[in-house]
Amino acid sequence: FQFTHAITRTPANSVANGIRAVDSGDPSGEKFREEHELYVKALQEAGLSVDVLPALEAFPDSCFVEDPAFCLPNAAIQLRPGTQSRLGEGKEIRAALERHFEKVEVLPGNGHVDGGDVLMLDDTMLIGLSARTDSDGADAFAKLLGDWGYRAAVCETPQGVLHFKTACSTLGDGVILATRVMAESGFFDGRQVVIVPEGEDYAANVIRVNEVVLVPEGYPGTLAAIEKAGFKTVVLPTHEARKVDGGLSCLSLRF
Ligand code: CIR
Repeated sequence: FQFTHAITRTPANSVANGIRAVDSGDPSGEKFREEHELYVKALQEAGLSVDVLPALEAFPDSCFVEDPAFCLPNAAIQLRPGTQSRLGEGKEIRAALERHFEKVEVLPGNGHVDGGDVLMLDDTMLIGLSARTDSDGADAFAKLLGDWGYRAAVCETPQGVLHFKTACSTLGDGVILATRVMAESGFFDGRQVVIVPEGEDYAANVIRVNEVVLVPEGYPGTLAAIEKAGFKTVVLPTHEARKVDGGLSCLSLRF
């Protein structure tokens, strides 16, 4: 969780057409950009040098840069997001990856993986099968990680959860934050899990960045639980991202 860099992308006005499971109104590009600026500032204050890529109007969901790529300390993987309107985002982010990494591999084969389905634990990468990540993609991804010396395991994202990481996060120091459903899934047995209080499932998606945990605004129970577990927090508004099922982790690649 020690990072020096992040890649982000400015939300486009077309984010108003972003994909969502339940419609609670369109996000506004303008308001989203204000929230995004605070997000970038928080990453910088945590010590990161942040690339802010230009908005891509042709890809409404492209500010969620976590999905078309995956970054390790010494290499990056260009992914194939598993929904038609986002498939081209992998190519769009490649140049930014190449600026930072000598080794940039394309996910082998024809399967699909969204980066939001990959959770990095201290010792293992968990790849969640979902409506976006299929078994061809997950197996190819796990094999590539294995070839590079990482432990990887493929598991099922619980029903009704968009991405594996929509419902859980690593807080660092061996501690996981998860919704109750995720905590009871068995994936984290033997590990310390902080469970988000009822009604606050959205807040299970947080990010640990160096010394702090970034937490979405409006979830006091989760904030208190994270602080009680001993972590320093920074609260950020994510009201626009939430309208299109996006959270804090989705908005950056950190390495
Ligand atoms: C989508 O459905 O793809 C976007 N509206 C939200 C992506 C959120 N990304 C993530 O959870 N990693």
